[in-house]
Amino acid sequence: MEIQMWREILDPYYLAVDELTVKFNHIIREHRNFDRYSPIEQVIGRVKSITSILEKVQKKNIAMEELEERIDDIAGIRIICQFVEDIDKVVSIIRNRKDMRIKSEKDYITNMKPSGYRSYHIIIYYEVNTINGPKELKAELQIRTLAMNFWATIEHSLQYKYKGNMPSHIRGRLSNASEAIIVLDEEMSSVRDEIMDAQNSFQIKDNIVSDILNNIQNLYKVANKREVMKIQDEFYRIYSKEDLEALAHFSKQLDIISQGYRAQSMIYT
Ligand code: 0O2
Repeated sequence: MEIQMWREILDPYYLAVDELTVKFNHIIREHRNFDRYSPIEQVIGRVKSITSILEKVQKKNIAMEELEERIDDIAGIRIICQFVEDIDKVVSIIRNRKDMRIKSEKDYITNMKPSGYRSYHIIIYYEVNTINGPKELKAELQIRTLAMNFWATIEHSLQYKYKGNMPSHIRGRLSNASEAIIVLDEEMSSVRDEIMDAQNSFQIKDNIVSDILNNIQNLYKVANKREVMKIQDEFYRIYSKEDLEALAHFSKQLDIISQGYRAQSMIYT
């Protein structure tokens, strides 16, 4: 196939990967902006390389003209979660979306593959708009924990290295590692509430501090410099006490002061 043909085929998939990556990253941002724990930790997108497509075409005896119909993962999005429990949440977020339609689902977490591979797969139909008009294509979403992803990444590299002839002692080691990953995920789930609490308070503190800094920056434009310096010193004093409640209280007071200045400036203009 000519290079230009590949470009025509793959271009819409690049667009889909870009859009989907932005959308899933936005889910993380929305949760964090509202001081809520995000079930998604990280999003990685890729378009399958031409070499991998050709390998699949050969392996599955696919004719070039049925390539898009028979290969579901030309566009792939990996959604990484911290805890196994988060995977169900992500799946239900995807099922409720109006901009993607589910074609099929595979639960390799309940039904682990013989290799030890665990992940939740969803194939979606997704519409992109190109200069030639709208095009509905398929994308594969792989949802898994950080630990599952660690295992799958290592195993994938070894699969590539040994090309289907992995020595049995390495296969055995990977199988042991896969069991260890199950135990690790279970252990992390047992301290999930503790970890979530710690991360939530960090996020809340981060949001409060950024509100305060925004307010102080705006005050520099409208208020007396000495007064703003005093506010700034007070912020440093409260911040160093590591007291979240005091910081939240200070932020509210600063909001009131800022609103006062905004009202004043509206009267004058
Ligand atoms: P790559 O290089 O990651 O793209 P399909 O092969 O997709 O037509 P299948 O086999 O029914 O059909 O799909 P399945 O089992 O859902 O696997 C799709 C993808 O899941 C694979 O894509 C891998 O990315 C991943 N996967 C599945 N099984 C394993 C495994 O045992 N180990 C690892 N590390 N990953 C796995 P590709 O195209 O095979 O590979």
